[in-house]
Amino acid sequence: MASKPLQKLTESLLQGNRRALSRLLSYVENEREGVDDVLAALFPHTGKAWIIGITGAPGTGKSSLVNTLAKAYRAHGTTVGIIAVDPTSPFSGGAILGDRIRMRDLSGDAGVFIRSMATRGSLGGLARATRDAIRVLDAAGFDLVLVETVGAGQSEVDIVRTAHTTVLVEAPGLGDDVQAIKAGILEIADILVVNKADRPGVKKTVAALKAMLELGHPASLGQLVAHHGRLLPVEDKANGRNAETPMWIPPIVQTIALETTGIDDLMTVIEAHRNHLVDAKIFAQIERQQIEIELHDRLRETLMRRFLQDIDDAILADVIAQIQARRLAPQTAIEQLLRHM
Ligand SMILES: Nc1nc2c(ncn2[C@@H]2O[C@H](COP(=O)(O)OP(=O)(O)OP(=O)(O)O)[C@@H](O)[C@H]2O)c(=O)[nH]1
Ligand SMILES: [Mg+2]
Repeated sequence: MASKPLQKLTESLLQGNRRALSRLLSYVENEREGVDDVLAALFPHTGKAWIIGITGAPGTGKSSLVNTLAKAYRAHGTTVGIIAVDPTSPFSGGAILGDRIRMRDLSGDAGVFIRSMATRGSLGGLARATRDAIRVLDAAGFDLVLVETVGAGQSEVDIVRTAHTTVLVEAPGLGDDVQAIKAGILEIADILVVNKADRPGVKKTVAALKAMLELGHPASLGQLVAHHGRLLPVEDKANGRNAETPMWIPPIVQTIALETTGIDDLMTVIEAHRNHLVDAKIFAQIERQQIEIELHDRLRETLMRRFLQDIDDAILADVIAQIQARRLAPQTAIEQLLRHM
């Protein structure tokens, strides 16, 4: 059970207190003692927010897009929580300050809350902190949670996996290759945005994305049949899909985030994706998968921590020395080490 002050904080947060929200997010980020109890107490109040991941290469305009999108949602009365994940990469050194300036016009509105999260220690730690921060915003009652991450590697892919709708942001003129392909992020994108549509080379970027999509979804584009105006894939039992499961082909939306061009289109496809997941009953399946991944992550982390706490440092050092001397194989060493637990 959480301590008295933490319990108070939990209650304040559920009542919509902004300072409580801010403090709790700091506790999550700093892994403050007792915060797990708070998160457990909040958990029954979560599961209501729609979580949108906004990812893409540095400088494509993610923060600008989040800012413009948030304003558009606010105009509809939708409340928005924003988490900007800053992996403190050399690219995004100035990002937090930049984000603050760019997002300043959102401040003063109680229906928006913005928070930057930085890496503390391990990348796995950042993924966990982000997941927990999303839950806190969800429990605080925000309708939408927007999570901005730089799409640069596995840790970002992990973070994106906690979203319901993943938006991949590209921009023309970042070199001929579409940026996100390297990181394998295209496979998990639900919506593709080509931002900076005011810049030359937009058509080329859109064409490159289309080509990549066709490579990634050969069956989908080749074997779709129209059914009540909806595209359905031909039966594909091997993949557990049947003709009744409608398929989602990531749409490509062009935006100019500094204006509002394309923002309505983006909101429309986000809504369409949400309806698709819910109508096709895919949402429950995805949520189940996400919970499974989360449990595995937490289990791995907890078991590892416990193990390192329990094991005598001297034993570990000895095993390492034996492996280096080729007297012990790493495989055998694991068996030996586990016996110490
Ligand atoms: N011309 C043009 N510039 C844009 C557009 N959107 C963003 N920018 C500019 O592009 C630069 C980068 O924008 P950000 O929103 O910071 O991009 P980001 O993807 O969040 O960047 P990182 O967080 O550092 O990865 C800024 O100078 C923006 O003003 C757009 O639609 N058109
Ligand atoms: Mg940014």
